[in-house]
Amino acid sequence: MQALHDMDVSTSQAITTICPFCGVGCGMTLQVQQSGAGTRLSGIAPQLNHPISRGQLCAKGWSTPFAIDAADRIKTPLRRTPGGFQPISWAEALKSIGESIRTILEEDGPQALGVISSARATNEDNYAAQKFARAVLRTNNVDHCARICHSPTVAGLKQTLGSGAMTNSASDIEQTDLIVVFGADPTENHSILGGHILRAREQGTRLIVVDPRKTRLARIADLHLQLRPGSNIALVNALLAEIFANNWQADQFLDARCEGLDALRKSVARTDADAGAEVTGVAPELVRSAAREYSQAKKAMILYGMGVTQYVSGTNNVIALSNLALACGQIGRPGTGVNPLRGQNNVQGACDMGCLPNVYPGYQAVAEEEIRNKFARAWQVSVAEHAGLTSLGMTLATLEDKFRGLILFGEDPVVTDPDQTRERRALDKLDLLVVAELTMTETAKQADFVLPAASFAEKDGTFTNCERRVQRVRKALPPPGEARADWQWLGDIARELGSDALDWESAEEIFDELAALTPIYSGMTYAGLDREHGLQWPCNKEAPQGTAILHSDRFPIGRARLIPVHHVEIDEPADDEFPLVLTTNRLHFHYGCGSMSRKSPLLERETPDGILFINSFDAHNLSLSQHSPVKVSSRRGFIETRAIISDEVPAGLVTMPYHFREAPSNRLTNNAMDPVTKMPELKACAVRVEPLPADAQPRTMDEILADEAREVAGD
Ligand SMILES: Nc1nc2c(c(=O)[nH]1)N[C@H]1C(S)=C(S)[C@@H](COP(=O)(O)OP(=O)(O)OC[C@H]3O[C@@H](n4cnc5c(=O)[nH]c(N)nc54)[C@H](O)[C@@H]3O)O[C@H]1N2
Ligand SMILES: Nc1nc2c(c(=O)[nH]1)N[C@H]1C(S)=C(S)[C@@H](COP(=O)(O)OP(=O)(O)OC[C@H]3O[C@@H](n4cnc5c(=O)[nH]c(N)nc54)[C@H](O)[C@@H]3O)O[C@H]1N2
Ligand code: SF4
Ligand SMILES: [Mo]
Repeated sequence: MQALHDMDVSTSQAITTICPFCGVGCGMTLQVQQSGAGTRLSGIAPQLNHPISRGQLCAKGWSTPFAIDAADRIKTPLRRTPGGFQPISWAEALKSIGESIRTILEEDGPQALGVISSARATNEDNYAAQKFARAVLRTNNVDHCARICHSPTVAGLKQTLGSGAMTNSASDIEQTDLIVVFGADPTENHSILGGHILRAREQGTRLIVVDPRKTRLARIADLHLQLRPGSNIALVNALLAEIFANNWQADQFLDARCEGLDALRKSVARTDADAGAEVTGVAPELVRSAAREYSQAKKAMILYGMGVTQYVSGTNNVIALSNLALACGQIGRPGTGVNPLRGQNNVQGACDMGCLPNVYPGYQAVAEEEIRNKFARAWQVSVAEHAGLTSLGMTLATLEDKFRGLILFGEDPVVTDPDQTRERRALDKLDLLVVAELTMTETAKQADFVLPAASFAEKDGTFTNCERRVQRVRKALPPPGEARADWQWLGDIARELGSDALDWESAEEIFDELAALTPIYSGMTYAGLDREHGLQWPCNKEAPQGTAILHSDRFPIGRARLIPVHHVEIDEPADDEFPLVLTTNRLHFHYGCGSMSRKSPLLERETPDGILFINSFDAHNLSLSQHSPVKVSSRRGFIETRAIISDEVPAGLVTMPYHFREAPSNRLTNNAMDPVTKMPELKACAVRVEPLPADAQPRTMDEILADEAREVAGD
């Protein structure tokens, strides 16, 4: 009777919001049903009129309800005890966390503490996180996953163009004559944009793919430059050499808008397509054709991803791409540009909000006294003078006993940072680890306190997508149990420490504060964002409707800079002991650490939990057949999984996704870093693959660790 009664009075509502997975920022509506039994999520649908997704979602977007409605959502604060995690009240959690922070502050000062924020959470949460670090703890030790994603983009494009973001918009894909997909796999990872590329291709747009793997787009490209991993600069310099040798460069554009041409010309004159081939392995004819096509196209756009940034040469790789676009004048117009495909739903926003150790919101440098004074005045506190530690810097400082307390939300570094063994050791060593999460991740399992976080469906805010579009996210559901938005619990800890810096009543109040302090957001309000489908920054007095294409008339630094860069070898090439190179990439049906996408039984059944892709030549040499169990070892450890024989990867290269905690490829990856940004070389390390007995079941990482612990105990 009760249920019938509830049904009688139930009402349903569709709430407009944005997909919480990737940086495309597709529009979705959450269908909720209100009845006597409460409010529940009853369905999900794409927004029909959204400018990018136009009534579509990819498989991950459609699976959002599984992640939100997960049975194992964390509902109360938890404290780690020798007997396992125990639920505690918010008051107890805040008191203990506050005491721990105060002790560390007194004993070692603010440098021993830091915050890692989340590119999955809202701008408002991220603004709160960096303000908490800077105005409450008084440290610039604040970072997030952009460090291991597009930090080389932020640093590289800032130097060359003056702004480290996608220069053009998603809609340019359908307005261009030539698309260059460089070290990215958009049909898998930016699926709705991948669909736009496929459509453009059908309509005659030319396509060049630069990737060591035969990706889906590589198979249908006009040219596939299948370079050796880590040889991007050698390839781009060979392209530039051919362009200058044939006088294909854009003289007028170079003359009017760039500086540094002579030095660039001179530096690439040492190479050409033939010399480049020795490093890249790409046939010289292909390089000459690509150089001609790209420089001669009326409009050509570069879309690039992790195959560019995740190298020790990451920042220079980005500079190389910028050199190429500038030399050919393929920038500042529709259908052109240097376009980093930002990965996470709000990684652009987390960077914009200043969750980086060297910049305040809006990329305003910590190093500049005037900027420090601006924020000190606005926040009415004194602020730290020096840039802070990066995320991996905090890991290293912990191992050196210089860092003791970390507040982390919405990241799972045990699965997603390089060299898992070292990462676990560092987290274990912390005196205080607070993790706010939706569900128990591998990282949360190592925390002293786990806090229940509200998901995107349970809070208001904004996400900024890869084309700089700031879009509204709306509360559709009450958070489960006692979960709170990240800005709310951060505010609670601040109050516990005696600070009112995070005393906001609503997400909108935070947005108004951040817009006032962030010049590129200064023309935005919630009402303005609601009017259309968000606004693209910069949005200010000069551009009240936002900006679809950057650098049309001028660069923020005046003239763009051409900067010579040179090839560097990957840090760990193959050798006799570890004769194959491992690269890591993504699978369409899984996302990041898997903690959200793997809640969906529909996505789970698409792929086995852990895979090694290997070429038929190498498989034959190792006597492997399809799905053979294998052990994969690097200098840092080993994992067990199954082999998939595929000619997607060339001989000598093997690849693994990084989504699976059972067979975590980051047990193997190298932590060598780009000297500029500290980006680890996640895209190449040396490994050895060995067959396990044909009937063996590969052990999960937990099983391997348990076996090792038993061996140590002498069982
Ligand atoms: N399904 C799914 N989608 C996602 C994600 C996810 O986890 N799952 N994650 C999101 C995030 S955080 C991000 S950052 C984006 C990343 O999206 P992408 O940038 O597309 O990411 P990856 O698949 O890691 O790597 C891209 C390509 O780089 C190639 N590559 C490797 N080495 C080199 C090289 O030396 N040169 C060149 N030119 N290419 C190379 C690889 O073969 C691979 O095809 O995806 C986002 N979308
Ligand atoms: N080997 C290898 N490793 C890689 C990469 C690679 O290509 N190869 N790519 C790297 C890249 S590009 C990236 S971006 C990183 C990603 O690494 P992570 O950021 O660690 O990965 P995600 O899976 O996005 O983890 C996000 C977590 O946030 C939680 N979450 C979601 N929304 C919210 C929220 O609103 N509040 C809170 N508190 N939590 C929330 C989810 O439950 C999830 O557990 O991985 C990197 N690691
Ligand atoms: S393409 Fe990205 S934003 Fe769009 S539905 Fe898929 S995961 Fe969500
Ligand atoms: Mo990313």
